Amino acid sequence: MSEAGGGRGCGSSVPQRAPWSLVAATAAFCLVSATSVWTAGAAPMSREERQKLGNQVLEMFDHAYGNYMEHAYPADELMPLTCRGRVRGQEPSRGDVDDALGKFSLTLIDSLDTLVVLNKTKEFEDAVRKVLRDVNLDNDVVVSVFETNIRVLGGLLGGHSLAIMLKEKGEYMQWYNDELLQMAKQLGYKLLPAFNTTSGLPYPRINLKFGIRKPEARTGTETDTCTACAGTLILEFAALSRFTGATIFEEYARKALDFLWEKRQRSSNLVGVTINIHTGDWVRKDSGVGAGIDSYYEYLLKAYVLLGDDSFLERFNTHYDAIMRYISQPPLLLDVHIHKPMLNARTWMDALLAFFPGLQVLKGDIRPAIETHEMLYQVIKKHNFLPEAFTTDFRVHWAQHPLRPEFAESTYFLYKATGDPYYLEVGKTLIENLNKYARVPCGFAAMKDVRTGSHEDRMDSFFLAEMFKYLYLLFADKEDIIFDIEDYIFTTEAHLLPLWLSTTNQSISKKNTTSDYTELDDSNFDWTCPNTQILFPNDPLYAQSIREPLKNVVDKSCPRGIIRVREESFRSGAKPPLRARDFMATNPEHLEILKKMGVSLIHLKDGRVQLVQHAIQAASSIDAEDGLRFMQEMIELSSQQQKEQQLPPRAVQIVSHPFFGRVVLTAGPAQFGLDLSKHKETRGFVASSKPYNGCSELTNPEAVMGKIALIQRGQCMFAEKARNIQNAGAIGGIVIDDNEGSSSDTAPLFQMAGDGKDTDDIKIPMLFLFSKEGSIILDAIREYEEVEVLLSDKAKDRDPDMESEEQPSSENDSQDQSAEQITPSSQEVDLVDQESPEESSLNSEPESSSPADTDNAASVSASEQNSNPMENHETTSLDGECTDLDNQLQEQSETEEDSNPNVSWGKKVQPIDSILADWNEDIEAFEMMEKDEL
Ligand code: DMJ
Repeated sequence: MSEAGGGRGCGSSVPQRAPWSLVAATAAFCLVSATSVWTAGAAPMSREERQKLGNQVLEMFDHAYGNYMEHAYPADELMPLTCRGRVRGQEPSRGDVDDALGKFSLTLIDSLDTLVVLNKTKEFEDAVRKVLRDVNLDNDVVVSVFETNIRVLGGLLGGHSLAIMLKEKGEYMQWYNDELLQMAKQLGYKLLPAFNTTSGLPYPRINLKFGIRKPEARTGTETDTCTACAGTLILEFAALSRFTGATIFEEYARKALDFLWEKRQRSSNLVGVTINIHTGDWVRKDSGVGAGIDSYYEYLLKAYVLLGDDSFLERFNTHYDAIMRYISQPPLLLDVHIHKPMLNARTWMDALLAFFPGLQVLKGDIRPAIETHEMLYQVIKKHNFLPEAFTTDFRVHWAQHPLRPEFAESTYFLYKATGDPYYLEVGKTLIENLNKYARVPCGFAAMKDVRTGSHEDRMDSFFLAEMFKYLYLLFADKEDIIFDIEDYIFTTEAHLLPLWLSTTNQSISKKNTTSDYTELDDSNFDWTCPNTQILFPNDPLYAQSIREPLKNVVDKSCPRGIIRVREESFRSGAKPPLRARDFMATNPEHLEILKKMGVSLIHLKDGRVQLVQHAIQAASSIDAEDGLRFMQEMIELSSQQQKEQQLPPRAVQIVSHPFFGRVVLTAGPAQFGLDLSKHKETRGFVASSKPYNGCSELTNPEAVMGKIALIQRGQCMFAEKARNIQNAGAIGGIVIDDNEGSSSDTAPLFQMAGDGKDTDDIKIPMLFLFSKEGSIILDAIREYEEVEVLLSDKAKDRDPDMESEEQPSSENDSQDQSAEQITPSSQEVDLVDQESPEESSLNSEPESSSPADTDNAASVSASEQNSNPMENHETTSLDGECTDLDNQLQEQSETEEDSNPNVSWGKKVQPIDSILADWNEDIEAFEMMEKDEL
């Protein structure tokens, strides 16, 4: 960093300092100075209460860490429901998630510096000894380079950083001789072969023992990696280089970053989600700040803070500007296409983006940070946790929640920036929800489904590395921490690296960088680390005033209108003359409008109707555009309708001693029997039926009478089992999968269907459990004999009083039946491959068989039996308030058009081929969205 850099960033009032101290000082200024000016707003929290909450965090950490050490160590992770260690290869594979597990006691390493932050120095000393004694980094396991870097390399470096700090203080770690650093170096060298590509971008996976590409390595054939995977190495690798003097690590990480920077989409300055590591082509061209990209941006800014290298700040600011221009749609952050950044690529957001407000605080852009954080908090208040993905109208898109720390992280940084006690209350809610819904007797369990409150047998190491650190720091005063946290920077896994590294072995920093930055343009940095006196001009209610208009954004919003404004095809706010939700296949007027728009209706043999659009058959280009909008609406509505037709999962909650409702298992519903979503839950003790398959009259009716019968899957229809246990007097039934080892962690949940006959006679509730979840109940019976469970659609609040609750009555009901044996509950819209860029189609069949499906055609199937496909569809029937919003947005959009000659789509007609190109990109994005995994 040049001397001139001293005047940049937070102001020129800090001249003549060493670059690193300026960085540290400015970062600290941005983060802490506002706390002292706070005088009003949300009621302040007393020191006593903050201490109480801090102690609660300590107790929770002990529960998580203690159970890991007692029941799982030296395994990588704790399985908190079955109370054992997760050893890779011994459990059914969960796919990519398992690539974090390298048989290197992941949770212990990831927890090292948390122990010091939480003032558990003795335990830290003990943990370091265990790492040195037990951990082997040379296992024949294929691991993710990204995860190994942020969790293990980062964990070892964070541990080393605090070990030397403690040693210097003179009380603890006096025996320490850089052993963790030596391990980190060993691991660093193991990761280096991953960078052996022409681009310098690393392979996504590496075999710890055999490296890459050798046959025994079982990896090295991959072509793609995610942007975050390639762009989240610089902090750990540079720290390793600077700690050890071995420059190669920092050089490799810089080279990968340089390559990504060169490949950014030049007109939008955005990057895609995945990139080909050999050619550098973008494989996925959607761009957001969440999954797949998140920490790439984070590391650019933090690399500037840690290393004091202006080029990183310049890159970050260029990307940030693009993010704020295209992706930020306050309070939402929505993925867009890198080539067409005004076009949204998704209609949902993922939970990983919750880190972004925290990064915005570090950047100094507080307003949008407050807005997005508030929106996220409202989603959390609705579902207790942030679901892995949620739609722009705040419905759950992916219901899982693996106890991610990003929201706590942003809450901490916002509190540091604003001093607003509101954020302490937010933290308190997070603590309460964790204890109430995720705490189980043997640790904390991830949420399988935030809607039902069911658990997954999983406690990821990042929960200990990050969650407890941020929560503890949120409530801690300076004197509660045994070192100065402002001297360190948090990696993406919240590991601590000392800021003094910026002046150590600095000479390597400029080697091998392809970009040449001589002069910084200060005008880009108007919003970098602004003076908080300006941010909060004599107004302690600043943050509150930003949150206020968003107060009911989740409950009372119609954000679909917001999105529409962003979509190019809807820029003018124009709507098709016939809205998809109003369409009735039997209405001759509607058919006439369709015809004008070039949309024809084909009656399929199976009773459905198919809509096909031929733009060239439309009465005019305007009608053709209307037709495209109509078809687009129809696709969205059909997809939503299919999702809503699925029966959501149910919950089996173990309520007897010692579980007291703390263990909740995800269960599949039945298409017959008592519908638990409409009626009170059913509670009772469980008993195994004889015969266990329940396929004939029970021989032990006295044992199951008045109880919930356990039956094994197989050998007869589900409905037959239900009748047999009902006849024996059971009040409910749980079918347990006979497929040993099956689990809802690895297999999609399904609904138990009827037997094709009338099932109205079945009055009791029936639920399905995979074998692993079922064995949790069977094990409990073996251990405690009397096991009581609650069958419901959503777990009840758990507390020790559950013991004394009265057994609710089991009202009976019946439900429509289906002739199918098993119905997958995760049906998705099947999209047909586009054969040419001019053609797009949507059909509920795997392949389009329509003879009319030719060039320039788009088709969608809708059920004829329900000629208005969207009847009763809540999200598409806008109420008055929403219509107003739509109008407002339309007006706003029109005003924008008036003032901006480039945004005149509503007046000049967009060429039809460009509309079709947009349309195809939408379909592509839609397909991606359906396949996407975080
Ligand atoms: C952590 O491992 C890191 O924060 C990473 O950057 C992405 N998110 C997980 C936790 O959610």
